Amino acid sequence: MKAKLQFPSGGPAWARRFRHMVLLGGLLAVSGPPMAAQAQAADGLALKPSAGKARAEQVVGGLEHPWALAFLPGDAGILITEQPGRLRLLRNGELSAPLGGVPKVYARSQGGLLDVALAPDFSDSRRVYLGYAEQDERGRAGTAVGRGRLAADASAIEGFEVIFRQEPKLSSGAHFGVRLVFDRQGDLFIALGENNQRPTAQDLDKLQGKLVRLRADGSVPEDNPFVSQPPARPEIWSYGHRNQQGAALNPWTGELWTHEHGPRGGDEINIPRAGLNYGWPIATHGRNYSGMAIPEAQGSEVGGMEPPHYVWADSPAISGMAFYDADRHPEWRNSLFIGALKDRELIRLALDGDRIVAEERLLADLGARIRDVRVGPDGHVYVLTDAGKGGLFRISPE
Ligand SMILES: [Ca+2]
Repeated sequence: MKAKLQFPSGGPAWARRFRHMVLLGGLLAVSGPPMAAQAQAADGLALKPSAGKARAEQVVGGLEHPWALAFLPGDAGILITEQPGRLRLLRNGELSAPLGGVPKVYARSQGGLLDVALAPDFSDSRRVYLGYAEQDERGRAGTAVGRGRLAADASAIEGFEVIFRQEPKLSSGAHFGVRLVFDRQGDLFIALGENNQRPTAQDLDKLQGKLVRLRADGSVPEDNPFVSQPPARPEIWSYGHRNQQGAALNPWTGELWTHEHGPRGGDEINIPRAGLNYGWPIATHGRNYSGMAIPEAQGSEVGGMEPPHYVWADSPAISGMAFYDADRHPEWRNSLFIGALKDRELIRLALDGDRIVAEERLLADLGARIRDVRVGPDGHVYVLTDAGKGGLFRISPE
C-alpha cells in the first residue's frame, strides 16, 4: 500500500487519497490489493509475440472508416459509427441509412464520430451514448460525449444532449481518444487524449490526457478523487495519459483497463486507479516520431508516477479492447484482444489473473488496420477495419 500512496502534490492530497482508498476498500477487497497490478510493471515490457491462427469472415463491407460498434440486445442488430459522422444499424445483414439526430462532428484528421456505447439500462431507456470530436467558433476542437434515445423504428437518435465537453478546446485535429465504458455501478468512464498538447496531460485544471468518471447523466460522482481540490477538475479519475483509444471492463474483477498510444514506441496498457498519475509526458517508454527524445521526458519510469501494466517498445498503434470470457472458443478464454492499426494485426494477450503471460498476433493475412474489437453476445470476436472501404469481420480460431 505504501508505494500507492506516494503522490506528487503532497500533504492534502495524501489525506484525500487515503480517505479515497478507504472508500474503495470494498472494491479493492474484491479485486485484490492494488499492488497486484504493479507486479508485472517492473518487467512490464511486451513479451515476444508469437503468430497465431485465426479466420476472418466479412459480415459487411462498404463502411467508411468505421470506428466503433455496439451490440443491441437480442436480434436488434449492431450500431456502427463511421468516422466522417454517420451512425448506422446493421440488422439481418442489411446496413441502414445513416440514423438521424446524430450531432455534427469535427471530422478532420483524427476527429469525427468515434465511440458508441449503450446505457446499462438500454433495454428500458433505449439510451445510446456517442463520443466524438467537435469544433468551437475559434476553430479549435475537443472531445464531447452525449446521449439520446434510439427511436422505436431505429431510424434516429432522439433528444440528443451533450453531457460532457473536454475543456479547454485545444486540438487542431489530433488525439481525441475516445472510449466510453460503463462500470458495474453504472458510472461512465471517458478515456480521452491530450489533443497532442503534451504538458496538458499533467495539468489537473484541464481535461486533456485524462480518464474521466461521470454518472450516467453527466454529473460528477462525489467520491471522484479531485472533487474538493479546485482548480483540479472534479471529473478526473486519473491523469498523465496520452491518447487512449481502448478501454474495457475486466469481466473477472470489474476493474477498468485502458490502453493508450505512445509516440514512437511506448504504447501501453494501464489499470487506472483513482487519483493516480500515469506519467505522460514525463514518464514514457517512447520517443518522438523524429527519433528525438520527448522534451519533458525524465525516463521510462519516474517516482510518483504509475508504470504501465504492459508496454510495447515498438508501437503497434493500438485501438479497441475486448476481454474474452465466452464459451464459444475455449482456447481464447482469459484473453484480452486489442486491435493494431500500424501493425495491421489483431493482438491476443493471454491472461493469468491480471498478469499478461503471452502475446499472440492474429490476422496478419487480412493486412488491415484494426480500429475496434468487441466480443458479440454470440461469443464470436468482431473487428472493424479502418479504411475508406472498411468492414466488419467475424473472427474465429483456426
Ligand atoms: Ca504511462
